[in-house]
Amino acid sequence: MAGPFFLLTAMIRYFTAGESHGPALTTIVEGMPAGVTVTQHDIDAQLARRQQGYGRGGRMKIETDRAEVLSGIRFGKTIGSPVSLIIRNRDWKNWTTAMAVMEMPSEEIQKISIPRPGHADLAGRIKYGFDDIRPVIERSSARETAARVAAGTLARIFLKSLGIEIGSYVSAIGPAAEPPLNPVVEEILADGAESLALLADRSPVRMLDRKAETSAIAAIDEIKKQGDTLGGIIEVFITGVPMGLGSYVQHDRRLDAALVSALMSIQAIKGAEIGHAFDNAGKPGSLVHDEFYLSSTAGLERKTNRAGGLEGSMSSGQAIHLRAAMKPISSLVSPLHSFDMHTLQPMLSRFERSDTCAVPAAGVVAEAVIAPVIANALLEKLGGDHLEEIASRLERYRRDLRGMFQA
Ligand code: EPS
Repeated sequence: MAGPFFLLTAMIRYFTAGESHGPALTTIVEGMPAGVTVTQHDIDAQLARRQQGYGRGGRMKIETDRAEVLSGIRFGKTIGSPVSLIIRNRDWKNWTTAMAVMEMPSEEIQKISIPRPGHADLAGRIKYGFDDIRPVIERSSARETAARVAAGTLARIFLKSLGIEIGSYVSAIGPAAEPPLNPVVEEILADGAESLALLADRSPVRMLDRKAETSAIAAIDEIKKQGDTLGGIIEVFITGVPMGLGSYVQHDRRLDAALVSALMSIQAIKGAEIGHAFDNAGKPGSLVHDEFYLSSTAGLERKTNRAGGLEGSMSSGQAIHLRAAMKPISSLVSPLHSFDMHTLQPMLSRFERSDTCAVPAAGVVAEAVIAPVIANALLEKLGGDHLEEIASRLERYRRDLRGMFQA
């Protein structure tokens, strides 16, 4: 292999750090263009959205997530340098002994030795050589998504200032499902995907259909009584994405793959698709592809968007539609069969405080994690280091695209 290489890319990259019951979550977001106006409210509003949702557990009553920006923003605008953020865990005060960072606690800390089926507990403990499952629980926890939402919000604000919006809603929770292809969605998307997110936020389960909402709430209540949990399906949309982001020329430049990968990186997401890909697999091509129509007024038109806004791994210029399936949370009040890793005796799994259903929150997280992916595809296409420069390049690109289809 040739090398060494220096990475010379204008790319948004971020890492998160922090344990669920440690002092704080932190993130460093590198590659944000300069000149993007960011307010404290912008970030905290997204953090608050992530904390909502019918079916959350006791922890959300403890936390009121707020991001403190430590660098990368001056006078309310990004300056191109890394943005670092910290979100303090209010629950930390209850864990200073069990999660002590440096000191060895004088009292004995009970070790966790019974893995929860479906969780990271078993493989994580073996992989890292622990004699306690606690450190696995701490970092595999979906609490980490608070930091990802804060990081993703920066990219989201950058995109919004360029007319690219992201929104989501929940289409199923357990057995309660919205009617397929809710026609309201298309109408709302005409105003941008954030309108969809705002509408969904009015529902405690982030659903659009009232009947489905009522059944979902009832299903959560019922499953909670049984000490069980529920998963569901989220629908994510991105509007305003110009044609031609991403590429077919190399596997790692495919936009559909990058988006699905981002969704799959969210805790408990076990399936992701572009549009209704799994349904489309059973249909003839004539009912799957979106035909082209040229009109003297609108230029290029499509009557359908079954491809979910991606063709040849590039954006088609239509709304991007992603779907993701979340499994039911693997911490159950009613125990599942497990075993004790110290004694190797069969045991029932122990309960670790958790949510009954976190599907509404997962939609908000999904919005956040795909923002840097779209932002990077845009930066790859247009380049640029500050908002004005990028905005003028995008405006020109959009104008050129419109001109191409006008007879
Ligand atoms: C989680 C368990 C619960 C959830 C947590 C994710 O936390 P705790 O064990 O402190 O009750 O509330 O989610 C969050 C804290 C959050 O901010 O989303 C888990 O095990 O994944």
